[in-house]
Amino acid sequence: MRVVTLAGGVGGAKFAHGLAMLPGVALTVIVNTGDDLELHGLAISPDVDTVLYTLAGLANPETGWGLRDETWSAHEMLARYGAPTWFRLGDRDLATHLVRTRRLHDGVTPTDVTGELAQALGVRARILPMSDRPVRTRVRTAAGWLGFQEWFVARRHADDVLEVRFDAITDARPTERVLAAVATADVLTIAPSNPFVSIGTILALPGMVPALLDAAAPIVAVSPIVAGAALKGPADRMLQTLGEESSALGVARHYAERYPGLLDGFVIDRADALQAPAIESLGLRVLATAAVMQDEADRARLAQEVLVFAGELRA
Ligand code: FO1
Repeated sequence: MRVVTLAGGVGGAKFAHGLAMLPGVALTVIVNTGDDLELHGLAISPDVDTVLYTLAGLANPETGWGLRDETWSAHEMLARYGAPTWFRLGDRDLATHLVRTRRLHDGVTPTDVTGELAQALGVRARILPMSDRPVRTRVRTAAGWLGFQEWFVARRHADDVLEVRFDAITDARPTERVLAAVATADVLTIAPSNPFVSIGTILALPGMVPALLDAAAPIVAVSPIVAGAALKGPADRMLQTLGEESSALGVARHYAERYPGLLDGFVIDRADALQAPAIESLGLRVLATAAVMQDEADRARLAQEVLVFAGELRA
């Protein structure tokens, strides 16, 4: 079964990992690249690397990003030189950025570099950057417009977000492989990632929403908000400051209003089951289940339930 998921950071990577563990699933993960940054002269792609490491079983279990069993010698030496250390790069993680930067300099596309990294780490799923053209997410706050990582990491996403924009996205396009994966998928899923700065970035690519609307496959999104709160990151506060309510219903309404007709189904946690009728009144079928992924078994179970749910929608 050809399954595609649109994913961003840690939550998206866990859901993608659940799908990757299922027998009979040929998985393609379309990953947000709006969080990418250049630091120390290195090209860094945090969401791609979070998916890559998670699917390789190498992700740091505490943070969800970066590598497990990491050491920080280079980080400490960078600090001695007065180089920026606000964005923490472990020694093993640095190898990824060194190889990616060199291969990009060799003229290899981000898509093909990601394929080389995934193959080297034994990842079977296809990990596709959403575009091979640079896109940069910026957020407007009381302190002005900030780069995504400057806001998310340096400022610990403490500032309320008043607006989101994606620099250079009108010059970018989904890659041919992304469009082909969407067109040939048996099931399309939207992972429990931030609807504004992970999923929203992917959907803002010119041509992406039309490609999804044209796809034959049912489209199911998993709510990143459970019982009114994000499991990780700022999605709950962003929903509030960007005019929605911080709830599963708020996410469903955001998707239904901004991308009419896109979703067939919406997966919520049982804690939010009372919101199911209101979500169904948006024209979405709803699955209420245990949507919080505490361990790898949870990831595979949720992924399996989502695929069964999607199969019922197609029927
Ligand atoms: N997140 C942090 O909160 N602090 C960090 O120092 C940090 C470093 C980092 C390095 C590599 C990488 O792939 C991710 C890293 N992240 C860090 C997470 C990252 O900012 C977020 O996961 C995504 O950009 C948002 O999903």
